[in-house]
Amino acid sequence: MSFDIVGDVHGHADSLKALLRSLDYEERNGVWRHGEDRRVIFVGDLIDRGPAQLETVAIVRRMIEADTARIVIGNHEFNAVAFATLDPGNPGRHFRQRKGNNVLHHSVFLDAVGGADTPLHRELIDFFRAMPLWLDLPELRVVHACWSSQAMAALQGHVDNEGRLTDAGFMVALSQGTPAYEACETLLKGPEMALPAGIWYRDAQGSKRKRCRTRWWDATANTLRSACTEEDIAGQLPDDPLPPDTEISLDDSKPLFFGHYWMQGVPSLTSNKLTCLDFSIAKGGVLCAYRFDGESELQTPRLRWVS
Ligand SMILES: [Mn+2]
Repeated sequence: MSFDIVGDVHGHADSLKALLRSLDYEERNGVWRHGEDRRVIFVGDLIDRGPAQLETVAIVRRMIEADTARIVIGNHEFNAVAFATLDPGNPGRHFRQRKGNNVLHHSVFLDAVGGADTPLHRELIDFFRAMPLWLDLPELRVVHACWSSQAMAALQGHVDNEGRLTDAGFMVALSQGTPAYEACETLLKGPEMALPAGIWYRDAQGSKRKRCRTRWWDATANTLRSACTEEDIAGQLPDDPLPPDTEISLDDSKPLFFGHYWMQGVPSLTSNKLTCLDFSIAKGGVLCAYRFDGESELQTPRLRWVS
C-alpha cells in the first residue's frame, strides 16, 4: 500500500487542494482520489488559524468516508472536543473552559459552524471524536506529535483496537491530571521538560513559559541543552542529563511520520527513519507531504510541498 502523508493543514484549503493536485489526486464526485492505489494520511490539526477551516474539514471528511484518506487526531481537534464536552465534575463547565484564549484561538472555527453547540458544531465534534490517536500500520506509523509506547500503554482500556478513545475513555482523557490526560498530552503535544530555576521564555502567544518541548526524535539529545526545542534559550541551559521523567525511549523500528512542531525553512527530513511534516503553512511556511511507497529508509526527494 502506498500513502501520501500530509502535514498540519490548519484551515488552508487552497494549499491542500494545490498539494493534492501536485500529488496527482483529482476531485471526482466531490472526493479527492488518486488513479492508482494510493491514499492520503493526515497528521491532524485541520482546524484553527487558517481562513477555510470548514472547507478543509469537508475535503478530509469526504476522503475518509470514501476510503481515500485516513487521519490521526491533532491537539486542535482534541481541544475542540474538550471545548464541546461538559465536565461532570464541574457542573455547567466544559472540560476546556469557554473563556479567554480558549475562545479567542477557536473563534474562527466557532463562527464558521454558526456558534458553539449548533447542529453543525456537534456533527464536526463527532467527526473529531472518531479520529484515532495513532495509526500503527504494517509499513509505517503516524501520530500528531510524539510516538510514545509509554503513553499508549497508559491509555489501555480507554482506546479501542484502532487507537480511538471510547466514549468513557474521552471522559477520563479530558480530565486534567489523570494518567490518560498526560498520555494524550504526550501523543498530541509532545513531551516537555522543566527548565532550571530562573530560566523562562515567552511563547508565540506572549505567555511566560518555564517548560519547553524536547527533541524526542533525536536519540543523541539527552541533555537539557541539546533536548530543548527553543533555540533562543537552549544556549543558556546546562549540559546536564535530562530528568528521568522526561525521557522517551525512541522507537524507530518502522518509518514514523508526525506534525505539530512548526518547522521552518525548506522542508527536510528529520532523520531517515522518521520525519516531521509540519512546515508552518499557517505562519507563512509551506504545506508539506511525504510520498511513501514502502521504503524502510526515508528519502529526501519524496518530500513535496506547496506554499
Ligand atoms: Mn499541533
